[in-house]
Amino acid sequence: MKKTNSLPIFALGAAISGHAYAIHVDGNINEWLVSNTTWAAKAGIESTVEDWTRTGNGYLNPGYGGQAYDAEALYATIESGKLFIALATGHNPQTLTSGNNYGAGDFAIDFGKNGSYELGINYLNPSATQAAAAIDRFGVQGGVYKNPIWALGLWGDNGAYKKSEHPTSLLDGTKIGDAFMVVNYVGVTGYGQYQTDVHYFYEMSLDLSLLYNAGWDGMAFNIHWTENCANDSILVDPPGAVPEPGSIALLTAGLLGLAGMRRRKTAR
Ligand SMILES: [Ca+2]
Ligand SMILES: [Ca+2]
Ligand SMILES: [Ca+2]
Ligand SMILES: [Ca+2]
Repeated sequence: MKKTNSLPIFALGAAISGHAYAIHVDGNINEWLVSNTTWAAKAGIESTVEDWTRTGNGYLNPGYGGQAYDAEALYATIESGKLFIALATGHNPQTLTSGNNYGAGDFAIDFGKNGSYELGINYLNPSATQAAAAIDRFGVQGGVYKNPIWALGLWGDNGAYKKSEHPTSLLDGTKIGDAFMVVNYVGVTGYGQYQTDVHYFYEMSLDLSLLYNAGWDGMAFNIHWTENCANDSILVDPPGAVPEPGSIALLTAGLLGLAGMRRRKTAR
């Protein structure tokens, strides 16, 4: 893992926030992973783990590809007004969409968990120059988009070819802000059920205000990730998707304070 790169980023994040979050967005998952064999996370971090068991002919559900396309574990937590997301995958983030290769998709959020994805967090492949497929070139790294237009993968939930039920990459949308995203581009071993397999990590955080901007009202939501083929997709449902009582109390106190000032002004 690129420890030399991650340390200054963490130091900067700590200096800005002055708050030690459970997930440090630094491309290193060791601070919050409880077991690097089962992918279990610390309490309060919701997880979905789908480590490919190496059985069958590389079948991942709904498509194929084995470890190179394994969407293994997706994590989410909400803390101090921010949504944190982390992904562990066998898919190399610098893969470009070409021929039988498919690049990494973006992170899609479905408010209400009803199959419509209202918010996208963009991953931009650093290898995607003008010559790359347009699907790998959209937007900026970590850009947060509402009104998203999604490219759809090759597979549906029932395994039918070209059923296109999975949002893969953003093709268009209205940019409303930025997530802080760090990707570990150097594959590492020593994780998962098969410790010699290579894994890559994505970590990010974004303000909940961006979710509200895109139409969220505190309802439950899913986070989805897959490759541009949608050979393996993964969903996680974050815990505590409601504003924290502390922040509501502060907001209420602030509003009451304003109302009080206004009354005094009127009385004068
Ligand atoms: Ca981390
Ligand atoms: Ca795996
Ligand atoms: Ca929805
Ligand atoms: Ca993208």
